[in-house]
Amino acid sequence: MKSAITIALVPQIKSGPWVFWKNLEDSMAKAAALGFDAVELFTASATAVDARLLQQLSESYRIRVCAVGTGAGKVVQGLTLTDPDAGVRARAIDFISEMIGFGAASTAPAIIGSMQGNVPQGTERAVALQWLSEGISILSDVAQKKGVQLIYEPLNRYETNIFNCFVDAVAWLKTLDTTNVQLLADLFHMNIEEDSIPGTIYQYGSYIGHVHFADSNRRAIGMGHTHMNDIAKALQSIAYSGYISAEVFPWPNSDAAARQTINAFNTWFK
Ligand code: LER
Ligand code: MN
Repeated sequence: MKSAITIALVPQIKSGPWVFWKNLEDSMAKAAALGFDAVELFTASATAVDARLLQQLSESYRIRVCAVGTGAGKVVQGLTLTDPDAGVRARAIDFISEMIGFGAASTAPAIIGSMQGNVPQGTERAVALQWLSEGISILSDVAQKKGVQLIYEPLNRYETNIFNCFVDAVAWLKTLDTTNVQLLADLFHMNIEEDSIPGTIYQYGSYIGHVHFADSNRRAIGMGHTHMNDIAKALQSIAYSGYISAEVFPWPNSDAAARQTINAFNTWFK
């Protein structure tokens, strides 16, 4: 398993659960100095950060880019894959396609979290799920052509009414004709929604392509009441070999959250 930490460069989401917020290079340097294997990036668009500059920084600080978030498409531009307006859905697909290309330049997959949207009021659930399936099918093809996976993230009930639990996300995934979509196990969302976090990891381990490492209160692991012992055992037992990425609040500040995270990672996974 490999450690990662989040960097957000989108001022509009300043209150969100991302560890570093300021300068990209400083954040990558700090993450590398602490011993993280990778950073997960959240940018306003596919051109907000120059993809070549990112590769250069990645090489000079010897730290990888493990994933790119696409949520700015919703937060900044109001786009989702389940918007009732077909034009908005098409723009959401374009936005995510570009983000897939941006990530792929660093061999990093894109994550679809809040861009999945919601079943809109007045729209039948089956219709919204069809829009989602169409969008994800197109995007998984885009990702496949770029040689990367696509990561879909079940979110808690306060953020989406689409899929909150792995059982439902996996059942839907099986209806798609794709082989390169994996699920994101965000421990914060799972703590709200799953009967058992370790149980879900054992049951659906083969679908997990990325992990968001966050405690029950969305602070760094060890700062809330999540029981890591059984979760770490479950991830080890399914031989999870991907990234364990801290998507947490910068509490009490970014540096302390980063230090707490790498200590927790070394405690549970080394
Ligand atoms: C995205 O990874 C996520 O977990 C969302 O809850 C962010 O708000
Ligand atoms: Mn997450």
